[in-house]
Amino acid sequence: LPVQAEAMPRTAVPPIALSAPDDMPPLIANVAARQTRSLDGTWQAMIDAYGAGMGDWKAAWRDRTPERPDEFHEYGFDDAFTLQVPGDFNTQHPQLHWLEGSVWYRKRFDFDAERLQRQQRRLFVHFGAANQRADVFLNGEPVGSHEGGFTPFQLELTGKLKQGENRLLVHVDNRRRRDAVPSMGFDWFNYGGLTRSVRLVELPARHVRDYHLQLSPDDREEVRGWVQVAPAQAGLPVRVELPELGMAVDARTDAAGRAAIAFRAPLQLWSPQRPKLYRVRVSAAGDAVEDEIGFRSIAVQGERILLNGEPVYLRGINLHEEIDGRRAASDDDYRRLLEQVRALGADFARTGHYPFGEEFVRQADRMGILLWSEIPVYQGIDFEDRGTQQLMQRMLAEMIGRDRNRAAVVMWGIANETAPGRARDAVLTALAAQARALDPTRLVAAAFYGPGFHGARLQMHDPLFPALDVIGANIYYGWYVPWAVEPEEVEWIPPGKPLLISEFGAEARHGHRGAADRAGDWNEEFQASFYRKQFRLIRRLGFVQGTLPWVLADFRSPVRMHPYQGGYNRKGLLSEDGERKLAWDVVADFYRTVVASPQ
Ligand code: GCB
Repeated sequence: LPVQAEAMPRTAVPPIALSAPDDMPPLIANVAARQTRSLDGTWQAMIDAYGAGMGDWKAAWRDRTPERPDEFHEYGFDDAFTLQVPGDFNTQHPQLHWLEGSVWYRKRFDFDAERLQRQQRRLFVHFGAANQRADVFLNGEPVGSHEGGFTPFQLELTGKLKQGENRLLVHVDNRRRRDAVPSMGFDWFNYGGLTRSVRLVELPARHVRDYHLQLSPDDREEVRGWVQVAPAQAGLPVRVELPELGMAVDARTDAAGRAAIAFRAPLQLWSPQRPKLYRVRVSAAGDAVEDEIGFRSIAVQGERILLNGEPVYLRGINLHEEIDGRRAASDDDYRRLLEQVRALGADFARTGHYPFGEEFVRQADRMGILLWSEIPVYQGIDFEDRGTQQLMQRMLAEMIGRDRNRAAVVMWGIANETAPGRARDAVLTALAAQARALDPTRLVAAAFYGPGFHGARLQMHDPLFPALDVIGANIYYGWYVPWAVEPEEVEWIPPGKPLLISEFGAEARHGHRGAADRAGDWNEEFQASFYRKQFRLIRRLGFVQGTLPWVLADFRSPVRMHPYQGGYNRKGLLSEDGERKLAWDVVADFYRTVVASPQ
């Protein structure tokens, strides 16, 4: 079997038609369960604030060592300056704190390239995420590039490895750009670097690349999906097993290397109360991979959201992937964040405003916490730019590709607070269609600026609504926007689809106490009374299917410059150190008392 290395297309060129997002090699599903070698730990590093190492002038990517006495290169690595992977670079060295620029990472590893070739196996380097752009080089040769700071990517190293020592070099650039996603302005810290795990993944020449196995949306006793074998070949036998149920299902690939799977099984459905996961084994072409998959259905009916056929009220919370003043990265970081979600009495979380690490989602699967996972299509995106459009499509495909077997994820978010317009409407409508095509088993959502008051009336309109299953309203009445009337007098016209209050919050500095009617005092009493007033409104709105306070914990944001903020968005129910503010109990009480639906 000829082993052909896959090239990862660069994102900036050339523009593609909006309807053809999948010209890239599909992600290797469930990498952690594969034969891997972790490259996490200490990497040599080099700061390149002007990004000079990328071109031919300084050419740091060549990673050369002088060979003659008169030769020198204006770059180099040693063990004195290093970075830990996974982790953001900004918080690892004081001189990197405010860097929005380039950092080079280097890792040397030994590899038996002859064995790989002899056994006709393939090697990939897989990055959990690199913010924002990454250029990867092996032994001084370019391997590929990737853009987008929160989704995984892999590059094939087969045929490029040396026997013995290999040097992997990664240029990571976190400069904000107008045509990037997110764009120039966003309300969180722009943590750069190799923020998630890096692994070498070894696979047989032909292998199970990906699979999608979920409960059928129309039949709660049927599992549907597919298994993708790469490289594609027709007629290959594929098997899916659920040992606990004594089940084994056989199928064959089509010309695209894909085998359709459908079988009936007496499944115990996954739910927050009982997050049942089944061990699933997928095998084909002599390759096999094991996963833990939960089966549940999520659907909408009129204004309601149905989980396993039953209406649910989603007790939610927004959170950022941040802990201890840095980008959260470890399994333990994720566990701590999810335990806080649970302590609040929430069973639903929105990973604002980007996909978190895969292990976060897997822990949510095990703990029974529902997730709304979104791509960072945030205020200020350049929807006209073809490269930006392509980037959004790629991110959506990477987010869905990674997590579409996770029962915890119930909705894909395609945007937050984007302003209607011809290009935006067209692009986001196409993204919604793309999300459905990639995963017909989940809901598609977006969060919008909350409606403005017309007297006592609130009504939302957006040309994007027809493309969505769930609408999110970010309301800041009493903070950014004044209340026009008392909550009891508000007349909110239902949008005719499930509505979530996807954000609401106000700022307070933990430990600062004061008068409940003084917003500009940044005190905890004000924040608590803000929430009480929101709940007076929300309890009256029977069509609201769930609430997501903004936000679980104070998080770093350079746009928060007031002395009381000190570089943090202070809308947390917790301080950045995890201390509870008064508002915590107000939300926790609401979640204890709100029954299925507040109607
Ligand atoms: C929003 C944004 C969120 C901000 C929040 C705020 O509407 O979606 O990213 O952090 O408001 O605190 O202003």
